[in-house]
Amino acid sequence: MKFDVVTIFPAMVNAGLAEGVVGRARDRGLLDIGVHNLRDFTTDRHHVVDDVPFGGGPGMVMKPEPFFAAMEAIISRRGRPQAVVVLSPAGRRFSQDEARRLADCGHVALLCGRYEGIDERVRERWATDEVSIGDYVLSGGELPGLVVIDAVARLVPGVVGDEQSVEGDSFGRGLLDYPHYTRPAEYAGLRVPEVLTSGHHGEIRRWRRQQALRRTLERRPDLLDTAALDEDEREWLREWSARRARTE
Ligand code: 4GX
Repeated sequence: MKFDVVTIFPAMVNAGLAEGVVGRARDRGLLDIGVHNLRDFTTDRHHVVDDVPFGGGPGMVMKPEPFFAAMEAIISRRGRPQAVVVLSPAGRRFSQDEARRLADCGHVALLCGRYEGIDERVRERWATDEVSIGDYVLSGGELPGLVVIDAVARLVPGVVGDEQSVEGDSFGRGLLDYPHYTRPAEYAGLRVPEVLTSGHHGEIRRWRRQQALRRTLERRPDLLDTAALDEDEREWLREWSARRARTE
C-alpha cells in the first residue's frame, strides 16, 4: 500500500511513522510512505506557504500553489493516488468503515493543513475526500493524517503479524473488545476471572463473546444497530433485557 503525505512538518509525520506496527511494515516494504515537505514546492526565496485571507479576518490561509506543485510531483514520481484526503474538522467523520474503504484504494495521498486552513481551490481540484478524526480542534492535519495511516495500514495484509487479531479487533466485528488479562492470576488482591484459567476453551470463547456484547450494550449501545450479531448474541441480548425488565 502506498501513502503520500504533504505537510510543513515532515519530521513530525516521520516520527509518528517510525515506531511499532507501521514502522516495521515500512521497514519490511509492505508500506511505501512518501512524506513531502510542502516548503520544497515553493518558488520564493523564503519558502512562504501561507498568506492573509481574502476578505479579511484573523489568521492565515495556506497558499494553493505549493499544494498544486506537490500533487503534480507526487503524480509524476509515484503515480496518481486513488484517493486524496484533506484532513479537516469539516470532513466526514473517520471510522473503521472509512478505513476499510481507503485500504481498498491502494494509493492514498493525505494533505495536512495548518493555520485557518487551505485555499479552497486545493480541495476543489485535488481532494476526493475530506475527513475529520473527531469534534475537537487540533493545530494541524498531521496527527489526523497519522491516525488515518495507522488505521488503514493495519488492514493491509501482513502489516499486523496476527491476521486473527485484526478480525477479532474491537470494531473488526463492530463490537467493543472483551477484557484482557495476563499473569499473575492474582495481583493486588484482584483475581483473573476463573473461566480464563479453567482451560475450557469453549467456555472461554463464550465468556469473551458475552463480555464484548455486554460492554457494547453498556458503553456503546449505538454500535449494536450496525454490529454483525449471530443468533447466540441476539438471544443473549433478549435474555439480558428480559431479566432487566423483571428486576426493574
Ligand atoms: N480532524 N484540524 C486541520 C487546519 C485546516 C482547516 C481546514 C484544512 C482545512 C482536524 C480534526 C483538526 C485543525 C486539522 C485545523 N486544514 N483535522 N487544521 N479534528 O481539528 O481532522
